[in-house]
Amino acid sequence: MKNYYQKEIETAPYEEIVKIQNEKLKKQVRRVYDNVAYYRDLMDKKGVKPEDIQTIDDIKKLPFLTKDDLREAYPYGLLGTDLKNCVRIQSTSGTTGKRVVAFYTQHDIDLWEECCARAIVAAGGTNEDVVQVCYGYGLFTGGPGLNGGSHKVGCLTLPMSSGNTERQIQFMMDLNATILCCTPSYAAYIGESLAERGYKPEDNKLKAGIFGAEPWTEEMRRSIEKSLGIKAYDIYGLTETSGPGVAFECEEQNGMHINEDHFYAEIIDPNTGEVLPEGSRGELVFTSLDKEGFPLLRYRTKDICVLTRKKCSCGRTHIKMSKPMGRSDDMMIIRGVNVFPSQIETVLLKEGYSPNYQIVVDRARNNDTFDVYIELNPDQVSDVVSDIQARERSLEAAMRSMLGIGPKIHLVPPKSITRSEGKAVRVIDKRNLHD
Ligand code: DLL
Repeated sequence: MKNYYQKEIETAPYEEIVKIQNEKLKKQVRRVYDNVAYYRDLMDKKGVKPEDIQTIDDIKKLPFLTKDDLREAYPYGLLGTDLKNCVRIQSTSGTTGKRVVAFYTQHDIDLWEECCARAIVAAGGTNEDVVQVCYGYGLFTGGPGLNGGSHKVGCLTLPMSSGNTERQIQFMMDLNATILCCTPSYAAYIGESLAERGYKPEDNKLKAGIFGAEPWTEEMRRSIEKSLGIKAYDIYGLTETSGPGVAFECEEQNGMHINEDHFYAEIIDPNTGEVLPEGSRGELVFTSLDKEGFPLLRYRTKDICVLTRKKCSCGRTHIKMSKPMGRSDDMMIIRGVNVFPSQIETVLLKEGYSPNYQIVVDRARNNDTFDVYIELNPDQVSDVVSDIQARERSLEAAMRSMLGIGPKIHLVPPKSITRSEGKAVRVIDKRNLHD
């Protein structure tokens, strides 16, 4: 039996979805033009009037918004309704640059929580489940979003927030948590901590995990699934559009369905802004079709991914996005070579190392230095220096073959890299190439 939270819309035929998008977009553009002077100016400059937008295809005529616009309009310049209609703010976790403040009406919160509820049900959640939410609560959207979604499904919700791993484990075991929600790096850490305390994967009652907010690889998924004895589902979102639940994985574990009755997705060439056909790799752009408080049109996420509308065995019809393959702005260029942290992680896991690593990039005498610190697994520790050196050489060769550039590898003792309770700090770039 397949489960959906809102079956009718989640499995609606494509034509039905387009009809909804056409109607919502027309209304939304009118609302934004009338209420948001900042965007009205951008439309006027481009010579576009609300009447020019009749169908979803007309979206191409609208101007883009970027994080720079959000900074410029901070804090109220992109508000889509009277402040008195708003009930909450959330703010970015500061992945890049200055904070962004997003406003929500009660309607916005309801639709956001419904999106998270869809994700929980897609991961097998019902009102019999115990959902342990260890995303951060507060300004970060992870905790509040999944918390609200869990309530909507009727699950018993453990609002743990991040950190205090000892307490996480105690509640998980004593209250029989069945679904874990946190960042993949924290899930890996919890798995590690359980093993250290002598628990086997079958000792916990977890069946699924809903992990997102940072890039993670297939290899990392398998390793988390093994250590916790669960099925691990990806979830995507960003503060600017609401938070987690913009897109979520189903049982196929092969791309995330975008809730496209609320968020219209486009892929563009990040250099030219040209809209690319389905299946192309490019920058993801989102339009909120019915948000009231912070109704962003054509917001450039900087996330690089691919969209596909191939039929999905889960029965959901909404378009799928691939895992973000990096960001058009976090890609490092080291000695002229493009490097994504996820490539390094892929090599580490393939070669049997832990996903606990840190990349340090610096510049000495106009030359980039590129160091990767990697924790040894306990069974890899050795007193024989030449053994460790041989491992470092072999890892360097594997990295060179993946990246086209060889970092200096430093194998460090287990547990020596600071653990994250939220988003892992993977890259320390000391070159100050930006801002
Ligand atoms: O990270 C919202 C979220 C919370 C998503 C909990 C999933 C779970 P921000 O802090 O605004 O919002 O960061 C958004 O994080 O543009 C991506 O670059 C990255 N990101 C989010 N989810 C994923 C994911 C939350 N599943 C930025 N895989 C986005 C890779 C992700 N990157």
